[in-house]
Amino acid sequence: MENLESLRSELNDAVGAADDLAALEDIRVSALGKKGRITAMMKSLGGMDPEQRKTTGQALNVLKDEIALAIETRKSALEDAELDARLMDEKIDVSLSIRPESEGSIHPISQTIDEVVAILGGMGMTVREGPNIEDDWHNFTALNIPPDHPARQEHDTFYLPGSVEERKVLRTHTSPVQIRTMMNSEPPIRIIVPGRTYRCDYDATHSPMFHQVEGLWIDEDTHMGHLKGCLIEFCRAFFGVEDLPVRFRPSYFPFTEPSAEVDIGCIRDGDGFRIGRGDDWMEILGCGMVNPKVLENCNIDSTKYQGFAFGMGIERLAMLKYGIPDLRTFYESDLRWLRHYGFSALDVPSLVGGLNR
Ligand code: 2U9
Repeated sequence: MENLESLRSELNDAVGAADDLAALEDIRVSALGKKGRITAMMKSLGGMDPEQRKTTGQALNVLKDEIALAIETRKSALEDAELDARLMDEKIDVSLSIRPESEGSIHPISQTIDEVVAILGGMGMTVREGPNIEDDWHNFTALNIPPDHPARQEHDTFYLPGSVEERKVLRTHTSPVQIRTMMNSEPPIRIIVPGRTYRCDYDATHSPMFHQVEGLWIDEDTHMGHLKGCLIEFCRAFFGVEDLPVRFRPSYFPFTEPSAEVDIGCIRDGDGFRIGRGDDWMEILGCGMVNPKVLENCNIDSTKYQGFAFGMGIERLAMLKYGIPDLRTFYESDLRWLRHYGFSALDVPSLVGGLNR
């Protein structure tokens, strides 16, 4: 049997001197492992007389616990030191400017949606999405669009095969998402709905698939002043012109009453234009107070709640803001075009950073 005192001090010294986890594990195995020195001494207790077995056994147990504790304590000190070293080594300087990313870029449609969402999100609206294949009720009837409305005609709208009563339709606007939201939740409702929409149209300014963002705000006492404040602020933030002239022109939509079209001030010279100044106007979006019939169609009490809604074409906004002359180029997947008009993936639109970098 080894001398316990000298073993204790030898092991404690070794534990204290171990400068990595592997060395510490070697010490643990050599002392407490199956063939370790303390384990071997425990095994030899069987050959002792009862009195000696009792005192030596107790002393061995104390030594075993002491060494196990010393190993654990040293282990966590080494782990802490290792973590500190890694943190020092891997620290990042958050004040460094971002590395330019040359591979890939954000399509102007995605960028424009992100910008619209950043502005309206800042006013408390949240994004909702819904199906692209809709039924007649959600796309037309609930929105107070009459059976003989031109939008319902076959040559304006993509219908899926089926009987006239039951056939599905590729949504002609994102409004059915607002209908679904109103059917499934209680006011207040403050939502932005970006997404793809479909109409039978194809020329330099129309595409059979295009993108819209619509908005819906419903609460008690919501009025035309809220609509105007929201949209004037939106136009100024989107085009980055603080005193941008904004005009509301009376219009008609079945789903809003009263309805208006919104124009912004611009100057035209020849084929070109410049937004922000001048004595001419450029149509930018449509809006109105939600028709009470639409609220009632969705089981919302129109004597208690009112709301405003608006809609805009994303491609049109992008063309005006970024000077993209031809709508068809959006969908051609031409990498040269994307390199020219695309945006850095790291340049996420936000009101804090400014939308027009
Ligand atoms: C609900 C109630 C009302 C959405 C609205 C417009 C006016 C509008 C066009 C802009 C250009 C479509 O892309 S575009 O051709 N939209 O003028 N949209 S109000 O009104 C709603 C929507 C949903 C429940």
